[in-house]
Amino acid sequence: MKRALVTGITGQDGRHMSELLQSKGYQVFGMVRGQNNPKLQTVMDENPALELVEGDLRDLSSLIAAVEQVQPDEVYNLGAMSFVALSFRQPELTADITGVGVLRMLEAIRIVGGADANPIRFYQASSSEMFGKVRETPQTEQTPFHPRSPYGVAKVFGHYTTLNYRESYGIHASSGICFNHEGERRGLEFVTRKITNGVARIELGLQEKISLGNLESQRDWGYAGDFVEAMWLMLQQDQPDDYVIATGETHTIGEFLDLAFRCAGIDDWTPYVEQDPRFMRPAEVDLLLGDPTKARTQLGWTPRVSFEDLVARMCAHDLREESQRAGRG
Ligand code: NAP
Ligand code: G4F
Repeated sequence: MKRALVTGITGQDGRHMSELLQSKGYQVFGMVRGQNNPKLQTVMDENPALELVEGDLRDLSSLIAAVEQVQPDEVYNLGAMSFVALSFRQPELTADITGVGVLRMLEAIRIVGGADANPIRFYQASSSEMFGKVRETPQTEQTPFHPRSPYGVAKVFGHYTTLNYRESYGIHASSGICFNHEGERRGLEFVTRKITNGVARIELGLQEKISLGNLESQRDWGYAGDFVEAMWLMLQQDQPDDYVIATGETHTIGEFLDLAFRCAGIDDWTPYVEQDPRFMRPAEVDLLLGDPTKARTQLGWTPRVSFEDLVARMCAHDLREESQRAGRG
């Protein structure tokens, strides 16, 4: 039985990844930081077969101990401080977890190693946020980086560190340059889930308006369940490499609002949305559109869930969840 160590197990992708790996017969160990993590109960309720291991991306000795304990075949580094807006307010923490954390994980793998015949394979969750003020559209594996946030800068550090450990030590280390991916497990702080949750609450009479920042930006939004399949495929290749993982479509926040409010039978969302300067960022990433040709041709990966289906399933989930919470389910 293959063994996988997954950091960020309480996050959106960690939850999808642990299910995918278990469906493929892996024994999955999720790394958890701190004590009494409030998200842990949800994760254990939905996945009782998951095994837990202590560790924090800010603490090298804890990562060495985790790798020694688990003896993984594959490590998926999905842990990060992943919220771009917060990275402007906590840049040093972001650099430490999202940037240097990657180096620490790779050091733990280098130090502990694996059996010579079975070296540990590593996946790094790189981000389209690295393209930032984009130099070309669509963005490919060759597009230069121009990050626009402390988060983006930290991801560039993690991305090049992964490449450097591949080239310096021969570690099977791959990066997925993932464009935005969403779903029912997306954190409420991200714009898509903030909208679908807000629409559900408006429909139920629990909220009057949704306060948002910049409505002009465009994103290449896919479904998280599709994206973790691409991550797994990367570690099954003979050679490690970097891949853009994207849908190849871009949409404005306005288009997302159109579809989400239509789920609630509302054609004009303008009375229900207000702009609040608190949600504007010091620098913005205006347009992301990925070209997933390499992932399609080399990994055989294609996303299954369309933009329309993504919005519909998030809306349906949030209406169900908010109804239950309000005792109306
Ligand atoms: P997420 O839901 O925000 O989850 C982040 C995870 O990181 C949580 O489990 C969190 O655990 C963990 N974490 C935070 N600080 C940590 C630390 N010091 N040590 C260990 N773990 C820590 O993020 P996601 O959407 O699943 O994204 C997964 C990864 O892909 C992240 O690296 C993200 O930056 C990257 N990414 C995401 C997208 C996207 O659109 N979703 C796109 C490109 C790249 P706690 O419960 O302890 O906070
Ligand atoms: O949903 P967002 O916070 O996602 P963002 O900044 O694109 O980052 C996500 O995708 C990255 C991949 O490109 C990941 F690496 C990263 O970890 C994260 O998962 O914001 C999307 C857009 C931005 O332009 C933002 O300014 O929505 C705009 N926006 C407008 N009003 C808002 C809001 N974003 C949030 N979170 N909240 C708002 O009220």
